[in-house]
Amino acid sequence: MIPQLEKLKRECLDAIAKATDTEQLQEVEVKFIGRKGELTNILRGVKDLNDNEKPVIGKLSNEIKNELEQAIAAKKQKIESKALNAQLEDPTFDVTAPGPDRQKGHIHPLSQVQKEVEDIFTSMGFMIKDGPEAESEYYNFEGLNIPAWHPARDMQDTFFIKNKEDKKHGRMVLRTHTSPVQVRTMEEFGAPLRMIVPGRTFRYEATDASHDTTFYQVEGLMIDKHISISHLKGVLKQFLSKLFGREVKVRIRPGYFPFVEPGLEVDFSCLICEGKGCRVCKKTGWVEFMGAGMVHENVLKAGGIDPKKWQGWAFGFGLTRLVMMRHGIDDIRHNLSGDLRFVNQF
Ligand code: FA5
Repeated sequence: MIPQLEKLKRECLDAIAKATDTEQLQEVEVKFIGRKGELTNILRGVKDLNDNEKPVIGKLSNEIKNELEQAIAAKKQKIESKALNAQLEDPTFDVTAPGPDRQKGHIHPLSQVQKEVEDIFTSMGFMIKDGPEAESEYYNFEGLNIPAWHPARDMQDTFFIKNKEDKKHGRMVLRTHTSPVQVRTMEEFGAPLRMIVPGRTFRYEATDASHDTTFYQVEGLMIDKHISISHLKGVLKQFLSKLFGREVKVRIRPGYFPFVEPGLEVDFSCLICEGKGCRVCKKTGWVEFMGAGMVHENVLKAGGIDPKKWQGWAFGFGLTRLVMMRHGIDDIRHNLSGDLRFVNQF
């Protein structure tokens, strides 16, 4: 087999030397060392050799393969630089002309709107906080006044993570909302406090046009002295008007969340039909936007804040749904589909 390999090497080096352009060189590569090439065919026979021959032939064939690959790469470079030189010498070739157009990436619509939200809230003195996506049951539920027996746990279908249970913090879950960062931040900074938390949240949902298993929320929290719901309404009106570049009406209804008292649901006037009623606002003229309310005293206590001295409000809205409203996206599942036909529209 050794003479056969040496012959193949000579023939291939000869063909490389004769090749005058990259197409010819590629043909040589395919013929000799390609997947169905001559060298590969010879190598298939190695398994039938006896134990003494196998390592010798195996080593030699690898050496030849490396040598041929290097010779092809060197020739390719030579051909290409020759072509380039010829081009440069051509008097009609314009070296200052722009090169071929490169495809540029861009920021995903969710991240674009998140950045705008962050800018508006920082301009009002809110800090941006982050929290873990794999969260403890304690911060996701108990710290927010939702004990294990509480029926409100059923409101948020949860992905549990298989791990060792911690005595204080319980099992690990994929956070069902951004609210766990409330207690974490109170523990870290105490009062007064103004923060927002944009982040990814997860629910064990049957998906449809407006529900996904992975979506983005923005949490807001303001704790200070003499804080009331009118501050919440003012901050939200300011936020929405800046975001949409026109005045947006806000409507507040009673709602229930164990971590606020009183609890609220906040809607804004539908910007698609200007409040007249359409498919997006389900003919009501209002779009459900967020849960909110005055922070429950048990939550303040869990965060180490004295409810007799401080009050505050909190809200949590769906960033993904806000992006849908902004761009008229009719199915939430497009957002994280990774489909370039979708993202390249923004
Ligand atoms: C909450 O998650 C509360 N943590 C909000 C809150 C914070 C209330 C602070 C009080 C104080 P809710 O489950 O309603 O609430 O979700 C809030 C928003 O997240 C919804 O209005 C909606 O916009 C969005 N959302 C909820 N589930 C989904 C889903 N499966 N897909 C997309 N968006 C969702």
